[in-house]
Amino acid sequence: MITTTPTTPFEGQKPGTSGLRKKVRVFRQPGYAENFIQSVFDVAERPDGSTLVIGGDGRFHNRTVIARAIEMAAANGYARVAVGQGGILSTPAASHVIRKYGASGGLILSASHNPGGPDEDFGIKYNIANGGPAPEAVTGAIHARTQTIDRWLSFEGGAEVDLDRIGTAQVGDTLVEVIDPVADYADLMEQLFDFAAIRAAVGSGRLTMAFDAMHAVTGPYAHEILETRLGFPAGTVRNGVPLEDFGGHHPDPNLVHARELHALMMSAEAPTIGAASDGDGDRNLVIGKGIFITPSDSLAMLAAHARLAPAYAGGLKGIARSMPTSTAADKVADALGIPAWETPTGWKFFGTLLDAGLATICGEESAGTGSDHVREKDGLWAVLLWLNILAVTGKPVAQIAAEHWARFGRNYYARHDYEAIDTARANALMAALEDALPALPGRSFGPLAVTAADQFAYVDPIDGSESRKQGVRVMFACGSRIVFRLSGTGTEGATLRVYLERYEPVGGRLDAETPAMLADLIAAAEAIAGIAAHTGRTAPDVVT
Ligand code: VG1
Ligand code: CO
Repeated sequence: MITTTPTTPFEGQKPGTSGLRKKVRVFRQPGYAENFIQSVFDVAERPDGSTLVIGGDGRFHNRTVIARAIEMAAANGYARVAVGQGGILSTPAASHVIRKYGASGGLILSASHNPGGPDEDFGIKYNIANGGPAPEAVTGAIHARTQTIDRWLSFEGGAEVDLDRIGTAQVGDTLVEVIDPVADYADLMEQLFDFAAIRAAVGSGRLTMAFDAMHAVTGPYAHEILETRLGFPAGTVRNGVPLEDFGGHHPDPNLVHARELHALMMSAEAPTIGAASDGDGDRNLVIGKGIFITPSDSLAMLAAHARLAPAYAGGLKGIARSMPTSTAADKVADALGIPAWETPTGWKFFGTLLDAGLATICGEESAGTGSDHVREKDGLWAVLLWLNILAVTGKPVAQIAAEHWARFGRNYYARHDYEAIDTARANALMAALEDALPALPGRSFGPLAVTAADQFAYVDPIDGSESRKQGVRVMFACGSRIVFRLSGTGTEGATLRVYLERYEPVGGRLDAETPAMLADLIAAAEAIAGIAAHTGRTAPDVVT
């Protein structure tokens, strides 16, 4: 029976960079998740007979919301719901399942790299029929709907679906299918990459690896793909059992939160490659023996070698990167004679380029890389492309990097995050920065002369949609750049991100230490934005 529950709007249900993210205690308020999900169903394009995909990263509160989402989908007239066994689907796997099943969309329950548990974070994201995150027009409509919503619909019985058993169940007129969360995705990876070459390199002992799943969603995917299908020995996948609280850690694959992996990779016992993935499996960290590869460099190096993988043997159509991502990938695009696209932060901006066949590979400085095989960034995909390249070339990661920089020059790069700052102070900093922009060109900070300064605005080349205020950019005569923006994924106060980039051309200092190379830029960032004065912080919380 369909039940109509009256409700009133909650403030602040505005999706950020990647869905609605709040503390679990916020999501636990009666009607909170229901209001948001009903708003999605009220505005989403979903013709009669539509399928909805549901899956999450296994964090605390996942199952509760999934049970309710199934009841609500049934009451809202979906013909079919496909849900990952145990409520699990990594974000890239969900994207693939949406596409493969011809679904009209999907709900992904995750707060990605944010910590999980009763006192930590939860999130809901809606993806559209192309498998990608809803674009701003859709998230805007969802938000508008959350402000007027007055009822939500549910069909009693969703909670009786056994999420742990693969099979089908009927909830009202809706067929609920509990599907294997790994199989479809693993099969797709096997089509894209040269598994035979990787298996041979692994079997001969030439290619070794350590993969840290961070007790997050990629554990089962990595076990199946890396150990079972590619033959890496048992134990290659560490922290491979998904936990509701990720073992108390941040499932954020960076040098701070994947410290142990980094220490291993810098030691004498290091395998050929070390990798990690985040809460929902869409990010990747890649560390070669003795060398960390920045995500921006990884994007460029993967693009430069992509032809070695069967799926990309015919070449790339274009490379897209988010604005704060270093310009290393642009140089590869240039050399390949293909377009380089620059979009605002967030994977949703790559969707139209991928759908139109204008880009094949995309990436963000925040450890996201992916291709047109799905419409999300894809952590294991990036790791597999690296493995494919290492297996076919037989070169160590350090050599691939050295050769890349010798050919294209090197973009020294770092991101400084100031977390949980008072929101009013963060907004004041950005407002002051914006006011200062017109007067910046012509000024110098130490050896750095400003040539241009603006707020990044983007017009989507396919659908013409405009996105303003996507980050403040300060450009210098030497080609260096600083970008300032506020995070759209945090759940506590505001997070200021400062992105620092310095280019060294071919023949320049290509093997220096990053902090030394960026010291002038770090000082300039402080002088330009007054970070200490505004926030009271004298050093970033996280440097990646
Ligand atoms: C961050 C990253 C951005 C990424 C987004 C979602 O956003 O900077 O590049 O797309 O997280 O990633 P923000 O607004 O906090 O800077 V995930 O893996 O958390 O879904
Ligand atoms: Co993620």
